[in-house]
Amino acid sequence: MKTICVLGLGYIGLPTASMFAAHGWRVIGIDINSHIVRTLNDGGLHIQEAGLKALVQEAMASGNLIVRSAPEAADAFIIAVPTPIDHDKTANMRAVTLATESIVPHLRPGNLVVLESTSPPRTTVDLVKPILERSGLKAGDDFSLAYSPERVLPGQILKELVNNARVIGGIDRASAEAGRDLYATFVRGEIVLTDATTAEMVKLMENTFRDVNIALANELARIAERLGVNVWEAIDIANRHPRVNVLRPGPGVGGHCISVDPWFLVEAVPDVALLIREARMVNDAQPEFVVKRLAAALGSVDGKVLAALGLTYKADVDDARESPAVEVIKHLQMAGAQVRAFDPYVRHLPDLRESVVESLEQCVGQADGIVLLVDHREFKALDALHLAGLVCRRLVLDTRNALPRSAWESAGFEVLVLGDGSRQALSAGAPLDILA
Ligand code: SAJ
Repeated sequence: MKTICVLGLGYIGLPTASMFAAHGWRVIGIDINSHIVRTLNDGGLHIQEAGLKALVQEAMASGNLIVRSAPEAADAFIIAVPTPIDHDKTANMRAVTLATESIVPHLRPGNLVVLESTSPPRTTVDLVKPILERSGLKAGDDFSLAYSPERVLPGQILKELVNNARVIGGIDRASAEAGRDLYATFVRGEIVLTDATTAEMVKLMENTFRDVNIALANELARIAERLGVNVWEAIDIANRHPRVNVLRPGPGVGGHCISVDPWFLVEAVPDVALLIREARMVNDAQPEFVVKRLAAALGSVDGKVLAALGLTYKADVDDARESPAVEVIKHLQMAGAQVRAFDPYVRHLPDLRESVVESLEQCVGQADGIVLLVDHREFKALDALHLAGLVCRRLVLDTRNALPRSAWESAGFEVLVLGDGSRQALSAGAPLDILA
């Protein structure tokens, strides 16, 4: 039985470790956070993801997965630690550096080391390789080294971990092949081999592609509002073109991936990555756009009581990292609003301690307006009539185009939808009433 050490037991490391354990490997899961180690060893789980609890518990019960706080000798090492950005928008590689250093004393000839963390181009060859070679062993000659990015979608991690195509970039051909042999244990998608730096670039390109396209959707929403057009209807029609797929506008782009990764390309080649930088700026400015829209509807948000529905960065997950919903709330507070926020998946948020309430009723009671920030399943199914009896003023801004408009209107709500300029233009008397 072969052993893998997985360093970092977050959204990627833990599912990956459990998956290898479920396929017959002996896996040592490592995390430097003692709370995570304790929680897992006590049978708990520190993150929410469909199907993960059962997989982890089974892996631990079988004895194949053990959780520790420091690495041990193994056949393969997988690094899956966070790579956030600092305030100056440059990559913080501290966790990767520390994790790599912790492997050095345990590295043996014949080992394979794989970096999975999303990283700036050339990290594998310029940062990880020199650290590992402090062991006295030479990458390529004595041990294999590869970069293989995770590409799974939060909310569908277990399915995508198995079925997505997997790219493995080796520092040489043998390293890529060693990586392929490892992941072939459970990956059913195509496994594509390349060099390490190309694999790093592939990962960054994918998330940048999505970020730039969401920025386009957000800019189109702003344009539509100015022109008195409903962007949602326009997108729906445009997307019937066989080569067009405009994404969905919203309150901004969050999460630890798409709002972060494009900066790694900007940092690497700032004088060239101009469109990529601009797209980031458009998406980062979207929360302020939401606040302006609310201020216009209410006259001003100063002194108003506002109910914010949703805190996470997207629907049906418990992750509030880099969440645009949180940004909207902070901007509203800075503008003088009193905000109460409710999210069925997030009960505490250190950043917004005072504002997060425990029930929907506490959130919307006596509110001067509601703003829907996350299209959680639970929010789409809300009973508008019930809420109508609780609020002070029946006004809702839907930033995700997720609420059933007619049900809310029948309950007496004025329903504003981000990107829908058609109603304002009509009420302003613009000659756009051709369908009326
Ligand atoms: N969003 C929009 N409009 C859209 C789609 C998304 O505003 O049309 C927003 C979401 O609300 C959210 C953000 O973008 O705030 C990102 O959400 P997402 O679902 O697009 O992506 P993530 O961050 O959950 O996962 C992405 C995925 N990358 C791509 O789809 C190219 C995933 O495959 C990656 O593995 C993951 O990043 C990662 O870890 O890098």
